[in-house]
Amino acid sequence: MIVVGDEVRTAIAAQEPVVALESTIFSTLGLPSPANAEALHLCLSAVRNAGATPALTALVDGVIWAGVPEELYERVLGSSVKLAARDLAIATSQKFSSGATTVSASVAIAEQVGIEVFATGGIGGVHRESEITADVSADLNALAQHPVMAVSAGAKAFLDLPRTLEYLETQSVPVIGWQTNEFPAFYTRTSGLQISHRVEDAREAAQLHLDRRGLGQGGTLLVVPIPSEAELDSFEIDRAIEKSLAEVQERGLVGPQVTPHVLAAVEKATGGESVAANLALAEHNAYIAGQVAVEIAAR
Ligand code: PSU
Ligand code: MN
Repeated sequence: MIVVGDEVRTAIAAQEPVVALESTIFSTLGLPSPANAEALHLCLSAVRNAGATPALTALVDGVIWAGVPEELYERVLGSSVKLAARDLAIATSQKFSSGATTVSASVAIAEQVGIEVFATGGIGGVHRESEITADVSADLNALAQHPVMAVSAGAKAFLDLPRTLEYLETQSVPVIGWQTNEFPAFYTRTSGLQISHRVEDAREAAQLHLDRRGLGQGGTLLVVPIPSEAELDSFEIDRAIEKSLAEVQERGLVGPQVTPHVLAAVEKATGGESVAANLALAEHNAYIAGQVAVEIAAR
């Protein structure tokens, strides 16, 4: 069962702008404490500053929330259980104590309760060496399936970005640059990979979303480069990523363990710089998502 928080329910009923947020990024799996709590508050405020209502998704005591109430934030921040879309019914039927939602779970919840815009840091994607591991994030199919506009700083840089773009094309998910012609690489603004379509503002993004909805089609990925002042050095970040991926292999980590481990290892290798970058891009995405939600609600 999904419980919609009071404020979010009122906003949806009044057709006011709402932005869904995932919670893995705010859990122990996404960012180290206390940066996780800081990120949560920055993202919630950013959505509000844009004029929309934030709807944090997560599971607490067997209940899925769209709009977790403030008194339960600690439970989300402390969760170490990752819930992708396929895990939601397991977590409710078996009454998990807590669970952090990934992008796939979050957009599934968003559609179910009538939220059309979603913000995250970076989506999951096709992992490097996926030809061996077959590791492709469920996020990509979920974006195709649920008619939600997802705002992200591209896909995480340790993924295979060209294959991620190919997969999104196969799944019919439009990838739209926010004032850019390039697919951003999460910690850096550029990847060298061209994307064919861009929008200049929230109004254009909203129109695109509404037109897709009118065609009965699925979600759209709006990719927003990390703000310049927070961008990391691409050479350094590449080195940190190489090192972290080697560690993942050595330890034989697979499946959902991979992403949290790489995020933590990159943090160590960059002396915490990656965390500051992650915070900045997540907050920025939440703000842009808020603007898009406002434009959609205005139609
Ligand atoms: N973006 C971040 N931090 C994160 C994630 C994304 O800045 O922790 C999470 C998201 O919840 C995303 C998940 O859905 O990682 C992808 O995991 P996987 O690669 O196992 O599908
Ligand atoms: Mn995976």
